[in-house]
Amino acid sequence: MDNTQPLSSRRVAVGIGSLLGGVALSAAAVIGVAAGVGAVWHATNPSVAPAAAATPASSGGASLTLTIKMASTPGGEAPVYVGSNGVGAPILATLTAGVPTSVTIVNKSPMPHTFTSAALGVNETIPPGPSTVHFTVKATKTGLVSWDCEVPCGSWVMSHAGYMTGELKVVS
Ligand SMILES: [Cu+2]
Repeated sequence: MDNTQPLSSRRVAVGIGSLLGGVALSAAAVIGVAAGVGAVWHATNPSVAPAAAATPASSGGASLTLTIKMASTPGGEAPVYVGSNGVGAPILATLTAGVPTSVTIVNKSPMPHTFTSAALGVNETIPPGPSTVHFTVKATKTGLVSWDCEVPCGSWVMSHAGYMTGELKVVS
């Protein structure tokens, strides 16, 4: 726990929003000065900041989509997490250290789940499907981090890496 510094999605959104707002205000101030209009008026004009804050904060990050679906497993038909490595892969997906990653989880199973990783500071509740959840993570250190689902959704899949538990790989 002490070697990671998870960043909540809220902090990412606020940080980027503030950044964009600051850029917009600076640009408005320059335009205002160039046009001979007081920069102070632009800085306090409420029409400037909200427009900038509404800009999607998607640039500069990465994205990852995970699916939860019913699948045939050695333990029988059960819900499983599926990432880019396919059904049953012990390493669900790969993240890049230091890069905010926008995660989308699409639940196609009829029961609820969680996506939980203490090392990443994530404990997201996934409603019964069909449902979709979005959140942002930022891993700060390379290596393997464990994740699991903490809703009792199947004893076999919950106890075998690659189904309802496993690892994520963090690369530089
Ligand atoms: Cu589950």
